[in-house]
Amino acid sequence: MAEANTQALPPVPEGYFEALAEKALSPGWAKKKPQMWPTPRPKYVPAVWRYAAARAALDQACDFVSPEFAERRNLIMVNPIEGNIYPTSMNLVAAYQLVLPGETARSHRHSPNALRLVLDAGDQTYTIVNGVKVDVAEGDVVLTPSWHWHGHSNFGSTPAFWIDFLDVPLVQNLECMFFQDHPDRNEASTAHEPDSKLRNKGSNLTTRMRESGTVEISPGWVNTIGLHAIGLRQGQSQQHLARIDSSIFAVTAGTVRMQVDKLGLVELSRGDVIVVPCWHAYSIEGLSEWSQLVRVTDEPVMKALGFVDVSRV
Ligand code: GTQ
Ligand code: FE2
Repeated sequence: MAEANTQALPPVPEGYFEALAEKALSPGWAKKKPQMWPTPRPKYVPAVWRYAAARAALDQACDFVSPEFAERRNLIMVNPIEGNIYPTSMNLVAAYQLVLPGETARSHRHSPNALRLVLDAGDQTYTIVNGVKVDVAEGDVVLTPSWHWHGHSNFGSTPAFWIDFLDVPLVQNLECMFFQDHPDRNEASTAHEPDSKLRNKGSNLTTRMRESGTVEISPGWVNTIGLHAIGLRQGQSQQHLARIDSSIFAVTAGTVRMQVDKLGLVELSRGDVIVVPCWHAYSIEGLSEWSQLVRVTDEPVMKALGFVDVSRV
C-alpha cells in the first residue's frame, strides 16, 4: 500500500538512511520486518519428552554428576527450535530432576517461581521451604513461590524423580532476576508440615479429579503459573481451540492420546511431557481406564496483563 505513495514522493536524500542508523534510528515507513500481525505467531513448537529416556539419562549422570551438584542434576526440556538453549515454552521451563538416597540439594531462593511435580519418591523425601520441612510423594505438586528459600533432601532408600517447572524465561525477559544461595548452605528445618499449604497431595488431587474432572491447583498461590489437574475416563476427551497461553502437560497416571496442530497424534504415559505453545489447537483423550495430567501454563500472566483472545469476539 505504501508503494504507490512512495513513487509519487520526492527521492530520499543521499546518505539519509545511513545517517539515521548512526543515530540508532530506523524509519517506521520502511521497516525491515513487520512488527504486528493479525493473530499470534508462536516461535516455539509443540514437542514431547519421554520419562523413560530422561530417567535412564539421569541414572547415567549419577556416575559423573556428584551429590555436590545434586540441585543441578536435572535435564532441561529445551524447546527444539533453532538457536534455543533453554525455554520449554515462551515463559516457562521444565526439567526432570533426580535426587538420590542420601543426597541434599543446596538451599537457595530466587525471584522465579518454581514448583515440583513428583513422579517417583520413597519415604523420607522432603523439600524444605522457608525452614518448613514438607514431605513429597508421588503425584504431589509442591510450590516454592518467588523468593522462598528451598532445598531438597532424600533421607530414604529410593531415588526421587520429579519435574521442576519455573517461570525463568519470563523473569529473564522482564529482567527482574534475583538469586541467592542460602548462607547456611542447607537450611535447617524449624518445623515439619506434611500438610503444608504449599503441598498438593497427589491422593487429594486424584479424589477431586474423580469428582469434578478438572481441578484448579492452589489458585493464586503462584502469581505467574496456572496449574490444573485433569482426570479422564476411558474414551473421554477434550477439544481446545488455539489459545493465547502456552501449556506444558505432564501425565501423572494412565495413557492419553493428544492431537496437536503441527505435531499430529501422540500417545503419552505417566511421566511423559508435551508442550503446546500458544495458538495451537489441541485435543486430549483418555486411553486407560483412568488417566491424569497436570497442565502448567502462563495463563495468569495473560490474565493479569489484560490480554485476551480478540480474534473470535
Ligand atoms: O526448582 O528451584 O530445574 O532452582 C533448576 C534450578 C529447578 C528449582 C531447576 C532451580 C530449580
Ligand atoms: Fe530453585
